[in-house]
Amino acid sequence: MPVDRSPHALQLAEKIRTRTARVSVVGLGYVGLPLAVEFARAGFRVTGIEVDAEKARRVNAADSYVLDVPSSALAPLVAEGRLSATTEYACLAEADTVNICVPTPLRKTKDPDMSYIDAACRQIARYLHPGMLVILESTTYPGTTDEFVLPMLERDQLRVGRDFFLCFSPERVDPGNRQFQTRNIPKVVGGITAACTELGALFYSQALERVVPVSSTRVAEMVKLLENTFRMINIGLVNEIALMCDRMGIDVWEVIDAAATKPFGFMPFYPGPGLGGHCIPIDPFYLSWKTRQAGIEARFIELAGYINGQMPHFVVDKIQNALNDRSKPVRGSHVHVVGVAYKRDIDDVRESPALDIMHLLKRRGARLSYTDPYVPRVVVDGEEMRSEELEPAASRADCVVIVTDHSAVDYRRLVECARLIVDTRNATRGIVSEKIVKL
Ligand code: SAJ
Repeated sequence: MPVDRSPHALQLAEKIRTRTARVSVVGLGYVGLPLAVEFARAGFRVTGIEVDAEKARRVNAADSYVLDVPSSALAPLVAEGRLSATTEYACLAEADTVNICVPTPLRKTKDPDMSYIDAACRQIARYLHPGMLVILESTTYPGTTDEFVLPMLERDQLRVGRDFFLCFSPERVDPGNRQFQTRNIPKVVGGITAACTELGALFYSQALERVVPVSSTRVAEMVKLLENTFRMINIGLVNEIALMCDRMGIDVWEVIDAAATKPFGFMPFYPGPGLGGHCIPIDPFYLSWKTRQAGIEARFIELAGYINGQMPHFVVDKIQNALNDRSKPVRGSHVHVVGVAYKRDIDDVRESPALDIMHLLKRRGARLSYTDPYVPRVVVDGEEMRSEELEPAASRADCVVIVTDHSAVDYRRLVECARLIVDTRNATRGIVSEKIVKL
């Protein structure tokens, strides 16, 4: 079907093609900053809008705080004036495009917290002018863009698809992934109208290797939720398989490695101490919240959420039983935790199961210490703890528990130093020792 292109659409398309469009990105975190860098590298002038003045200052000083963006990548862009940051939204008055890359956490009630998107859209609405392209990237429930964002923007004489353009494009950043980064991760984008989709796809194709246009914002919103719900449920499944194998005395790690030899129809997931991060434990509940409104119970999500949530308790019971087998109560025992980030080789502790495990151990009276080369300090139950040197601490501990299997740790040395090791990640694979108790 031919796309109805208004004069504003044609003018914006020309600005995008000639890379004279003024690009802005709201939220310079692990999603927004790499995105801003890619568009600046492509030749656009990019202004980041960041509520945290310290982050804005650091961007302007080419001093990166995002793992995947080295300061050396910022320096030339900032020096050439292609990339700058501000805490003020007023720059949107001259912007042609704005990407919204703000957090979408869950409230304690597991309801979506839309406050960050709401705050950003209120500001964008103040400066929205004809010819602007607005793209929401924050992970959210299907219907957010058309039901929540659009009414905030469509006012006065401004009509979507004619005067301004609105899309959803899921962020797919995988922090710490060396192989897939913003530039070479295929970018799905769907618009409120065909003209919106066309402009969104044209925009991303200037800076990213592959763009995947879809027919609507709801399809684009659902794509992301399918991706991460798929992951969360399969992790829940393999955690339940681990609980079964534990009860039946079967090595679940051996089972998975053997199953993974199947060249088709199988994808390995691995049991662990629980589900951390700001995507996988959270995104599926955006979907289940929305489906509940539609009268559909997302039972897989709820069940997987329950199982994943039980894993920290299972790990603490493992530790308790392992100490008990050595006639040591948890109360008063020194437990040293190795790895507190939510997954290997990153510094993020959001929703990390390590924090749950440490909380539970403290409640049972254990004396805690930890080592994490990426996380110098962490707060557990209001108490600040600092990462300690591994070998001395492991040698002193009654039990060492490997919660996150950072590559930098020498697990063979760790086994030599420790009296007892509970390994929740199979980090000691290939090492035979009576000291090791596996998930
Ligand atoms: N986990 C397991 N077993 C597994 C895989 C993960 O217990 O087999 C745990 C991890 O330890 C972690 C949590 O689940 O605590 C989430 O791990 P993750 O590997 O899914 O990492 P995330 O949260 O950084 O997920 C991101 C997501 N990226 C985006 O949403 C853009 C996800 O879609 C990616 O698939 C994932 O990275 C990835 O593949 O690394």
